[in-house]
Amino acid sequence: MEYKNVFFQKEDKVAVITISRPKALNALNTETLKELELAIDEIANDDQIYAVIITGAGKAFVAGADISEMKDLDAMGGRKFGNLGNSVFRKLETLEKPVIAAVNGFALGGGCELSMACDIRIASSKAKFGQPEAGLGITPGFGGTQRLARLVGTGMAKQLLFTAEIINAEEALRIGLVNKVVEPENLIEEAKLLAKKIVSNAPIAVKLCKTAINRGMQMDIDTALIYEAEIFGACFATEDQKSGMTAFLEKSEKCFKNK
Ligand code: DAK
Repeated sequence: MEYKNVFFQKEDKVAVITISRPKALNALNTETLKELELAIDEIANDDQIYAVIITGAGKAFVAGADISEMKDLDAMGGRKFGNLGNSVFRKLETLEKPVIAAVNGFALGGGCELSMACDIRIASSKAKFGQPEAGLGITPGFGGTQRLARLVGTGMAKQLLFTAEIINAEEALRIGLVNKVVEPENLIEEAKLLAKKIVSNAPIAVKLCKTAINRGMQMDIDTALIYEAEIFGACFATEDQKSGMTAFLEKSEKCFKNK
């Protein structure tokens, strides 16, 4: 399949995915979702990529699911579209590599949901977030009711969903929706710096941290701690654990091999 709306480049173990569909402010139609899925699959299968950044071209990150495509859907079509988005976003969320959303502009509806399927969100001071679906006669369909409530709590999630209010980056930071706000011209550089910090650590340990948090959050604390202990134990079967600890004790440069 040929990429038309999704571009990605690799640079020092980091893949940067850019969604670019200027005529609709990067809104996610079926074609774009399928391209995004393909890019995630390529990244999942590339041993040279240890972290991912997702951003948007122009003034939007993603202005939502494509309203012109959704407008005439029946219930069956709506479910099919929702299932596609959900499976792509879930693939991203469970990708065994850390994913940073570099939110450059409008992140509305499906765009806000896409950012929430990423592990970390950095926002430009120009970014805007919101779940405006109730104003369109629908509920969020790509995980918005679930991930937003888990990130910012049920009270704030309900307020944002019920009012369809659009918030700026500072407010998103205040409620815990984003990790950091930076000047627009520094956004990609900041995301790359963060990615660089991450990829300097042991890739297997980073991957396992992601899995432990994601899975553990679905468990009761006792089960989650048993799960954590299992994962902790598994690290001792890796070469990187031996070399990381040796480097510390010998005060030498660490060099991880993803083994
Ligand atoms: N879909 C399609 N086209 C869009 C779009 C979108 N989400 N957002 C913007 N565009 C298009 C505009 O129609 C316009 O096209 P032309 O008129 O030039 O042909 C072009 O992009 C530029 O937009 P504006 O002229 O409106 O630009 P402004 O700067 O004035 O305004 C804006 C920017 C982001 C405030 C505004 O465009 C806007 O409000 N956009 C819609 C934002 C929104 O409501 N997003 C949420 C979409 S709903 C489900 C699955 C998924 C979902 C729900 C259910 N299931 C099936 C279960 C998810 C739903 C959503 O994401």
